[in-house]
Amino acid sequence: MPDNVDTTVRATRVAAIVGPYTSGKTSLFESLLCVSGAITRKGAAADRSRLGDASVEAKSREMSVETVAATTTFLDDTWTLLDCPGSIEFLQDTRHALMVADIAVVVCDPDPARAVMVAPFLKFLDDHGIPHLIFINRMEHAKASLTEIMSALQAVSERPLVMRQLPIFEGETVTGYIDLIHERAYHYEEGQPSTLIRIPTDVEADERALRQDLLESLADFDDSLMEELLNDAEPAKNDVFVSLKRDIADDLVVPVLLGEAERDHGVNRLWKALRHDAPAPQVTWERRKKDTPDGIAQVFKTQHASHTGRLSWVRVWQGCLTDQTTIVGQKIGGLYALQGADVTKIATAGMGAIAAVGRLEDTHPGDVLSEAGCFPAEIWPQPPQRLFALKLSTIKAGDDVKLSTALAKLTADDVSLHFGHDPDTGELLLWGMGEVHLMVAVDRLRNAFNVEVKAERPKVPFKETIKTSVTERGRHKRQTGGHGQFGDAVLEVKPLARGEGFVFTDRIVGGVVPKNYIPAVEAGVRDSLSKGPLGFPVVDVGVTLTDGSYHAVDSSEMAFKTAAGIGMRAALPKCTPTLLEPIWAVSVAVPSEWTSKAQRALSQRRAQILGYDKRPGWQGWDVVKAQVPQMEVHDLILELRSLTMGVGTFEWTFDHLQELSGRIADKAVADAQGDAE
Ligand SMILES: Nc1nc2c(ncn2[C@@H]2O[C@H](COP(=O)(O)OP(=O)(O)O)[C@@H](O)[C@H]2O)c(=O)[nH]1
Ligand SMILES: [Mg+2]
Repeated sequence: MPDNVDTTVRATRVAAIVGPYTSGKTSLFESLLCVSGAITRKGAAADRSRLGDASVEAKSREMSVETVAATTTFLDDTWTLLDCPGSIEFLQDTRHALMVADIAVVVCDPDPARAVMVAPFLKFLDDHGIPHLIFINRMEHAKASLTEIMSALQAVSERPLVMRQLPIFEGETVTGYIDLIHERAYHYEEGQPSTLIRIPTDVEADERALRQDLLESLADFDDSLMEELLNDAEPAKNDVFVSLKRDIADDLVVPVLLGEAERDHGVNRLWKALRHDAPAPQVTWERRKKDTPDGIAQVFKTQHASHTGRLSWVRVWQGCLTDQTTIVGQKIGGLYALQGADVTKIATAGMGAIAAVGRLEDTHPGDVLSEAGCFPAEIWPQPPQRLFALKLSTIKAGDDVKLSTALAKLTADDVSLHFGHDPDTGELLLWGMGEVHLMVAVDRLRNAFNVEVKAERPKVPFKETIKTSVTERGRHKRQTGGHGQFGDAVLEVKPLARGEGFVFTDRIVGGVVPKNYIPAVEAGVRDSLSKGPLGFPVVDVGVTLTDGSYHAVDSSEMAFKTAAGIGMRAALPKCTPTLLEPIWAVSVAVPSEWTSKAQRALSQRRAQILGYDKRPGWQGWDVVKAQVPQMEVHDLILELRSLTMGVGTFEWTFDHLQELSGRIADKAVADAQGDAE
């Protein structure tokens, strides 16, 4: 693509605002909208009147739980800004938004200790080659020097960071900045654009040194710039801009800007950086289409809204989308513009625009819409493994069907949510990324679907086994008028090795139990294993039918099945029943400064720690491998996050069943018996 492509095509560009929770994304979103005139006055964070806090759930929890869009113009360019959730639990929406953005603005705090919170965002952006810049917010409240902040941020970025601006301090406060490419100094003015001032003499030397750093970083990817620097020539300003723009588009360098969103400081500068350096949608589409089917627009979010029905949020990649556009032989069911919580009907959405399309029932984030149909993207961020579950039950009788319908809709719109019945306990489980994630879903069930549910800790799917063998006769004989019932089976019950399950052997000789009754004996045995003497499914048991007898008239399949059950119920309690608890293989990933804390937390959860290693692809992170009782994994993610500023996580898989005795086992058995009564 030629460098000047966006000067000829005035298509809508999209900037996604991302970064950790409370870094100031929504404040920056409002400030960008206000400075560019889309809103006349900023809402207050305190009363949740900001455009970015559109949803009921966002308002009540004082955090963004889903992406909010708003469109504005800055110097004749149309922009749609996406205010994306920052909480780790809601990142799936953010990942989807980033996949369709031309550029991302990563907002962060001026605090080296919190730089690690930016790591998950930078990693995703670098993995997908998405152009981005960093905006250090609250610069006026920085507790560390810019050098310390930059080096902490660099430690979590695979790409080199380049400082675009140098702050000007008067005492403790930042009163303006120097632009390192223009080499101009600006003084912040309250409620007005900054004014041009002379570069203060005491920072001139710093300015020259940082500018040189910036040029050298760019020269690493630009031979002619390198040659100029080696010859001590002053590169032409335009060459520097062209170089910077190209490097950003290719995700080779990441410029760092500074400001204070609450006071609109640095926001005009950010707008200009976006205007000059954000790739045009045509450039983004060139990059995207390598792994995206051809089409008009790509879905990146779906949403159930009570007044409009289902909406599919799309970005227009080619041509334009109109309310007359045909998709799979059908006219689309309405086209809408999105502005905060407002959804307004429109006739067309041009190249690059973000719009919502009504009544497409079967779209998923990543799908590309074309006249021929709706096709999934080849590469699209898959939801991470679910980490936290709660058992749901309806409060009002008869709401069960309503609940499943609502959950189907909720989980279609949020692919990191999942629901289903646990095969072992039969409980209805809602799975997601964390407690807040699930509680927001519970709120939505109430607010959007009018279903009240109770959410509780799920049961652990304990099993039981036996440790000793016994032989027991099960005899069933009944004479009630007419012809009676008779079955008689001698069963040898013995423990099997862990994981062998259930093995039934027939060792009848001489037809003492006729062949046709033997499957009935096996069925009777199997039934008895569904709930053993401790109250749980019995596993790893071998049962051999060794002897028995029958009656020519009174014997039947039913009678032998009953006899087997009687035999098993007599046998199992004598075989030293033992509780088995499920153990998961867990890989905990944390920044290495917290590795030992994570190990300690695991040990306190009865884990067997197998060791730790570097986390592949993650600089400065470790992975601790451990075997952890499933019971202890339930709220592990909550503890990991609180230990690691929210970034720690884990992967899991079921590993094996392990004997459990003592106080915890006694309680599990007592609970199961309590439930049965
Ligand atoms: N002092 C100061 N406070 C800010 C600034 N930006 C945001 N805040 C405050 O920090 C809190 C979190 O900001 P918010 O924009 O909601 O963060 P988000 O979670 O990233 O969207 C709010 O109370 C804001 O008023 C800033 O530049 N300076
Ligand atoms: Mg926010």
